[in-house]
Amino acid sequence: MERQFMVSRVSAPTMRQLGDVIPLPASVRPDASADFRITSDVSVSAAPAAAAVADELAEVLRRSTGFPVPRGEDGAVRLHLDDSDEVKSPESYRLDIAADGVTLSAPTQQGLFAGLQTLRQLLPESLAAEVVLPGGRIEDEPRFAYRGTMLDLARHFYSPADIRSYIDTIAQFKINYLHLHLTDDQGWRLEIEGWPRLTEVSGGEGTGIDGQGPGFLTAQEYTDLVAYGETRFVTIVPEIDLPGHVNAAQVAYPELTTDGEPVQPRTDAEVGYSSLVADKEITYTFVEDVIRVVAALTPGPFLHIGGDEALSTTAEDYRTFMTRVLPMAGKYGKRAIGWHEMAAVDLPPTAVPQYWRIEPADGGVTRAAQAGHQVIMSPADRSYLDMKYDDASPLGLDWAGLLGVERSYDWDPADRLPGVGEESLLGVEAPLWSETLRSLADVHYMAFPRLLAIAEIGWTPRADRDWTSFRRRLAEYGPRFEAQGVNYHRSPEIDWK
Ligand code: TNX
Repeated sequence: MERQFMVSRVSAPTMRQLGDVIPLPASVRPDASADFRITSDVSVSAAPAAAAVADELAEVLRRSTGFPVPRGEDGAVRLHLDDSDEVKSPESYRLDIAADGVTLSAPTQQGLFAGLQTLRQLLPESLAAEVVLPGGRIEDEPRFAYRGTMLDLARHFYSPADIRSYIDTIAQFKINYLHLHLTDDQGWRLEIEGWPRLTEVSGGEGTGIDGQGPGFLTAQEYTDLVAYGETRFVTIVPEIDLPGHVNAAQVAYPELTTDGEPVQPRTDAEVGYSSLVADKEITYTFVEDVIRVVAALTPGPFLHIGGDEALSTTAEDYRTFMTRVLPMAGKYGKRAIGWHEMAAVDLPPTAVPQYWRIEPADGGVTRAAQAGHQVIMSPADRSYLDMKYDDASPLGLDWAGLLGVERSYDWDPADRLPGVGEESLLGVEAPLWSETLRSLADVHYMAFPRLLAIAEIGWTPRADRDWTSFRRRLAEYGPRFEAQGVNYHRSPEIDWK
């Protein structure tokens, strides 16, 4: 549908189709007779419990229309909290667009927030001459409860301001968990009460890859970030990587090494050379202190204990260590997540293995799923945002192969491992490791647009997913990313607007 307007001040108006949203909603019923033309007297009404989402919606409307958009009684845009239907997902919502106005209803504020993200995508991202919303009804809820991404703060530190900005961007695509990889061989990025040298030494100058740095989150900064995430319904999952990937901890506290001798700081990208010592008591004093402190700072349900690539820990020591450490998460009120290597041991019932392998071998995850464990799917060849897009990618690694946009979209987490189907999946996560990254702009370049593919895999009913449709819808996000200052990769796979 082409329309001509003679306006130079602002972008030419184009009305979007009701389903032109990422992730694609579960049910979209357009009604061409019910388009809503937004006029200068538009206001937003909402019950007090929905005030935060209502304020944000008013701001989004102001940005695209330039109208004052006050809050008022009986506005043309209405928010309803309706918790009468208890079977609905807390993230579900219904969006009705009719000729006389818009109604967004949901059982929770979280659902209203999800609906707001949909509505925002149906509006122009910046000031437009005339704004018309496409008529009809969207009824929506997520396929999986966990739709995550991970940021590696250990190899390169990102400031709280960068992380907040990243939360704002990912929340638009209904990503609801941000996993922070806080510790590794190079650096330790979260202040731990009682163990000050972790951050004084290993959060200091020169502790990033190739000697970048410094950086760490104070306990207060972390708390503030968690609270910020809550306002965007993004839950922080902190990771303390154990028993491997611990050189930074051992640099700070040599008593954590086998012989108690100091070790050298490392800022190269090797993995698998460091390990906590399974038969030293100080190991468990340290780990329990850290888990207790991190659990106390984290209101969310999960604590990630790492467990990956412990290549210099014997299988027996790994088992001894994990068997003792995994229950500590539960002791301090958290569900443990761990990279799938941890599935080699008998897990506490609520523990969640996160599968990252590229080969079909399952690392014990099938057995864990059959024992009733929920699993997070993050296969590196499909979901690792640190893989290069193609041979020309200036950033990224390629050990799991090249990962173009179609390849990151065209797979399904329920097909990945036999015996780990839909009902075994807590959800999907796209990790982003930082070895080759130096800034938030680099993070954007790797995450966008591929994170949108993972977001759609996590949210949209499987049967409704389709690459041709996704590719067409994604093309619209070029100008939207530009308007938001998001440094996305203009992949040649997409006919970007
Ligand atoms: C493997 S996969 C790692 C990380 C690296 C990453 C680089 C996994 C759980 N661990 O230590 O940063 O590869 O892609």
